[in-house]
Amino acid sequence: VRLSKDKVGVIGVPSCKGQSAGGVQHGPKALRQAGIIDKLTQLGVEVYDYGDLVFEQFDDDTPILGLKNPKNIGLAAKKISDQVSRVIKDDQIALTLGGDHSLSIGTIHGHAAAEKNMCLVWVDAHADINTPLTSPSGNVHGMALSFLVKELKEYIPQIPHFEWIKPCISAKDIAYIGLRDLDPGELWIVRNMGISCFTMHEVDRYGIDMVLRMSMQAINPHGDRPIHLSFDVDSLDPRISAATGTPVPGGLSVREGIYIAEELAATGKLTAVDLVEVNPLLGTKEERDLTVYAVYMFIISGLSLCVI
Ligand code: B3U
Ligand code: MN
Ligand code: MN
Repeated sequence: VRLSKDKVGVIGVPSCKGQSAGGVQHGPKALRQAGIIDKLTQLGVEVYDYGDLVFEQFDDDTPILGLKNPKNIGLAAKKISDQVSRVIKDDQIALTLGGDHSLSIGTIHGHAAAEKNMCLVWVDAHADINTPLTSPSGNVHGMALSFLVKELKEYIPQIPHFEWIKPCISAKDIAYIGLRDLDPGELWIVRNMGISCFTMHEVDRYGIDMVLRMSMQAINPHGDRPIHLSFDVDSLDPRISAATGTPVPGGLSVREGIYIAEELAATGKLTAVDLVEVNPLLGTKEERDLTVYAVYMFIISGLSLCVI
C-alpha cells in the first residue's frame, strides 16, 4: 500500500474557543508527547513539523447572533487555512492536531484552496452542521461545516470576521460516518441537502468496511479525488475516548476507527487529516492515556506504510 505522498506536514492547532470545556487547547501537546512524530519518522515517513500555530487572543469578543467568540475563531481560521494550503501545495499530507473542531473551517477551506477537487469524510458523533441560527449552544465546533457547504450559503447570516470564508464544498462531496447525536436543524439539513450519511446504525448494519465502500462510491467513485479526513475523537465509544468534551455512548470501536484511517490511506489519495477534540484535562489518567493512545494508533495507521 502506498500513501498519496510520502511527506507529512504536522500543524498543531491549540484552539478551544469553539466549545466551552477548558483543556482541549492542550490536545496538540498531549498528542506530540505520545510520540507520533518519532514513530512516523521511524516508519519511513518524511515529517515536517511546523509546531503549534499561535493565535492572538481577543477578550473583547461578544457573541453575534448567539455565536460565541466570532473574532477569535474567524481570525484563527484564516491562519489555519493559509497554513494548511501552504503545506498541501508543498506536496505534503497536512496533519492537523487539535484543538476543537471549529479548526476544520480553516483546514477544509485551506485544502479546497490547494486542491479544488477535494472531497470530505467527517467522522464524528455529531454532524457539526448547525448554522448560527439553528445552533442550540452558540459553540462554533457544532457549526463548522455550515460555513463551508455551498448549498447552505443562503442560510448563513453575516458574521464579522467570517466574511472571508467562502463555501468551498458541495453537499454531494461529503460523507459522514459515526453520527449519533444530531440537533433538529442538523437533521433537516442532512436529510435535505444530499450529504451522504452513515450513522452508527449503518455501521452496525453493514459493518465498517461496507460503510467505507459506500462512502467512497458516493463521494469518490473513480478514486481520483484528494480526500480530507476530519476525525473527531468523540466518534469513538466513550469507553475508549473519555477525554473529550461531549462523549456520546454507542460509538465506534478502536478497530473500526483505525480501519477508517487504514482504508482511506490505502486509496493513495489521503491529503489532509484533522484530529480533534482530545481534551487531556478530562477523565482520569487512565482514561486520558487510553484516548491519546487510540488517537496515536489511528494516526500511525493512517499515515505510515504499516498496512502491509
Ligand atoms: N450539536 C450540539 C453539540 C455538539 C456538537 N459538537 C459537539 N457537541 N462536540 C451543538 O452544540 O451544536
Ligand atoms: Mn463530536
Ligand atoms: Mn466534531
